[in-house]
Amino acid sequence: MSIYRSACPYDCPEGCSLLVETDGNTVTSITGDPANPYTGGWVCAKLHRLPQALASPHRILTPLRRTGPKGSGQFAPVSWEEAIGEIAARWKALMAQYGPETILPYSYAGTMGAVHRNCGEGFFHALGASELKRTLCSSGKSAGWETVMGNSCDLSPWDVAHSDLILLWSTNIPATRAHLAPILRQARANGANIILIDVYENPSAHLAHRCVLLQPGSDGALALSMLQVLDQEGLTDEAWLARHADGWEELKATLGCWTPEKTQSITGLTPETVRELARAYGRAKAPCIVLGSGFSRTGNGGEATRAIAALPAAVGAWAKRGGGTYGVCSSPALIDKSPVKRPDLARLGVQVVNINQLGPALAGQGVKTPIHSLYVYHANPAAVTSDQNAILRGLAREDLFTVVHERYLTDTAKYADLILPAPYMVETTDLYTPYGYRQIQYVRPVVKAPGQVKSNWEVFTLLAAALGLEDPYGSRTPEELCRAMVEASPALSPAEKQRVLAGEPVVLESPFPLPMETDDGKVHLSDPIPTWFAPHGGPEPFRLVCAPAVHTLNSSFNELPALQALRGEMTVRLNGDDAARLGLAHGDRAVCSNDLGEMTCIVALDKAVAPRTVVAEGVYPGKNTVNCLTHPRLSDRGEATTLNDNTVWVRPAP
Ligand SMILES: Nc1nc2c(c(=O)[nH]1)N[C@H]1C(S)=C(S)[C@@H](COP(=O)(O)OP(=O)(O)OC[C@H]3O[C@@H](n4cnc5c(=O)[nH]c(N)nc54)[C@H](O)[C@@H]3O)O[C@H]1N2
Ligand SMILES: Nc1nc2c(c(=O)[nH]1)N[C@H]1C(S)=C(S)[C@@H](COP(=O)(O)OP(=O)(O)OC[C@H]3O[C@@H](n4cnc5c(=O)[nH]c(N)nc54)[C@H](O)[C@@H]3O)O[C@H]1N2
Ligand SMILES: [Mo]
Repeated sequence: MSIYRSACPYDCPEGCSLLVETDGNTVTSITGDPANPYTGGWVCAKLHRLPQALASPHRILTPLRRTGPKGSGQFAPVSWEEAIGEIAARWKALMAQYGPETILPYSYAGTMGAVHRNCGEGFFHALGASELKRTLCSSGKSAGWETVMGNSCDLSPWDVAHSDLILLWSTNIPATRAHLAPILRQARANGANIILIDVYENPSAHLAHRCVLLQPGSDGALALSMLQVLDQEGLTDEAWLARHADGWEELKATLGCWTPEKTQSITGLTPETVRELARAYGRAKAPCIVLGSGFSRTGNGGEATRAIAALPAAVGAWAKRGGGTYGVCSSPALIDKSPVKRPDLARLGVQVVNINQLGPALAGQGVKTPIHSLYVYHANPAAVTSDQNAILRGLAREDLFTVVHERYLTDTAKYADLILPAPYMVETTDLYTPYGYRQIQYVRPVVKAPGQVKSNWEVFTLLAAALGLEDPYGSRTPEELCRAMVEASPALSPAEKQRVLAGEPVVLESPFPLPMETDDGKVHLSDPIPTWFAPHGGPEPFRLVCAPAVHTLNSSFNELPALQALRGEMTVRLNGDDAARLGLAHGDRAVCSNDLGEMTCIVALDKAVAPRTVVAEGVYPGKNTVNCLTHPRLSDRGEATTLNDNTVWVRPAP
C-alpha cells in the first residue's frame, strides 16, 4: 500500500487536500490531508466514497458509438482512431456548409483543475466555434459585488472565527462549506450569535441560534431595510464611511423608501424581526455575513448582492478582525490560466450562446448560425440546466451531431452520437485553486487511467491534430502547463512555488485589513444606488427554489448508489400551512407544474419553509426532474442563471 497526495477536483469552495491510498492498481481509500490547515484530516461523505466510483462497473472505459435511437442509451465500443476520425470528418463537413460557429462547446465545472477545466476554451477558440458564456452558477453575485467592491476579496473562512455576529445568509454549511462548521462552533463557544437567513430551515439551522425565513428573491429588500434601521438608529460607522466609501449620502437619501414596514409585503418578515436583525448587526463588534449564492440566482440577484455588500461598509465591519463577508470572492486569481484558455485565439464577433439558454439555442432561438454539433465535456446539461424539456428536445434532434466526454452514462451522454471516456482526478495531472480560500495544489496521477480513458487535454490535443490546427497549448503537456502557470504566478514567493511544485497544498493568509480594490480604493455605494425590484416570478402561486443536497454535488455523485440511497427520493419541502391547505401530508406524492413541465415527487414537511415557497434539494437523474420547471431567463447583472426564480402550481399526485 502507498499513500499519495491529491486534491478534490469538484466544484466546491472547500477544495480539500487529500491522501489517497493505493495498492498500485486501484484506490483503496481517500481521506483528508492534515497538511492543509483548513480542510485537515477529514473529507465529506461524497469524497470518502469516491473509491467506489473509480471501480464502478458502470464506468465508461472505451469510446462508444450510438447504435439505438437518441436517448435510448444503446452504444457499441469503437476505437479512439475511429472516434476522433469521425468527429474530424463530421466537423469538417459541417464547417464547410455552415462555418465553424455551427459547433457549440458545452462545459462547466465537472473538474475545477486549471488545465482540464479550461483547455477546451483554447481548442474551441482555435477552431472558431460558437463561444459559450459560462454563467451557470454565481455570476450574478460576482457582477453585483464588482460594482460595489471592484476586485476586492473577502475573508478567508478561518477569519470568521473572530466574528461575534455571523449571518449565514443563503448558505447550507453542512452541504457546501462543511469545514466551516467547526469554525462556527468555535465562534459560538466564544459567544458569537449565529443567524440563518434563508427561505427554509436548511441543515445549517443546527449551527444557528435562530432562523429568519424570508420570501425567495426578497433579500435585497431585507438588506435595504437593515440599512434604513442602521441609519435611523445611529448604528452606522460614519468615520469609516467617510474615509473608505463614496456614495453613502446618496444611498442614505433613498432609504426612507425601505423601512421595515414598507418591505414587509416583499420579505414576509415582521418589522420587529428586521429591526432586531439590524440592531444585532449594527451593535456587533465584528459582524460577518457568510454569503452563499442561492439568493443571487434570480432576476434581481445582482442588485440584491449590491444591497447586501453595502451592509459591512455601513457599519465599518471591514476594519474589525472577523468582520465583513466570507463567500463572495475569497480567492484572488493566484495563477493566470491563459496558457490553456488562449483568449488571444478568440475570434472577434464570434457567435455567443449563454450556457443557461442551451434549450432555446438548440431550437434555433437567439442564434444566427444554427447549431448542428454539440460537444459536451465535464458538464451534464440534460440534468443541471434550465428548461430540461427544451434541452431534451434539442438533444433528440437527428441532425445534431453530439459528442459527450464523460465517465458514466449521464442523462446527457444517453443522447450522444459518440461518447468518449473521461478520467477521475486521481488519474490526471492538474493544478487546483479552490474558490473558497487562498490555496493552490499541484496534483499528479496516483493510478493509471483504466481502459482507454483519456483526459480533456489529451482529447483536445488529438482533435487539434486531426483537424490540422496548431496545438493550442504550444505542444506543452499538462505537467509543463502547470509548471509554467505556477512559475508565472505573481502571488506566490519563490519558496511557495517550490512547495507547490513539490505537491504540497499551499495555503495563504488573507491580509488584514483587506485592501479595497476599486479604482479609487473606496467602496462604491451609489454607482448606481442599490434598489430592489421584483424578480421574474410567474403566474403560479408557489415560488420554486433549488437548493444543494448534502450527499451529491449538482449531478455529480449520482453515479454512486450508496450516496443516492442516503439522499433518498426526489422531494420538495413545503410550508406546513400551505401543505395542509393543499391536503398534503409528509410523505405524500405531489405534482409541481408550470408552463414548462411537470415533476412528481415526495413531499417533506420536516423543516420550516417560508410561506408559498417550494424547495427542491439536489439534482436527480432522469426526465421530469426539477429543471423541467426552471426558465432559461437571465439575471439582472452578469447574464447568470435564474434557477431560483420560478413559480409552480402544487397539487396532490393522483
Ligand atoms: N454537497 C454539496 N456541495 C456543493 C454543492 C452541492 O450541490 N452539494 N454545490 C457546489 C456548487 S456548484 C456551489 S456553487 C457551491 C455553493 O452552492 P450554492 O448553491 O450557492 O449553495 P449554498 O451557498 O450552500 O446555499 C444555497 C442556499 O440558498 C438558499 N436560497 C435560495 N433562494 C434564496 C433566496 O432567494 N434567498 C435566500 N436568502 N436564500 C435562498 C437555498 O435555500 C440554500 O439553502 O457549493 C458547492 N458544493
Ligand atoms: N436544479 C438544480 N440545478 C442546478 C444546481 C442545483 O443545485 N439545482 N446547481 C447549479 C450550479 S451552482 C452549477 S455550478 C451547475 C453545475 O453543473 P455541471 O458543471 O454540469 O456539474 P455536474 O452536474 O457536477 O456535472 C459534471 C459532469 O462532469 C463529469 N466530469 C468530471 N470530471 C471530468 C473530466 O475531467 N472530464 C470530463 N470530460 N468530464 C468530467 C462528471 O462525471 C459529471 O457528469 O449546475 C447548476 N444546476
Ligand atoms: Mo455552482
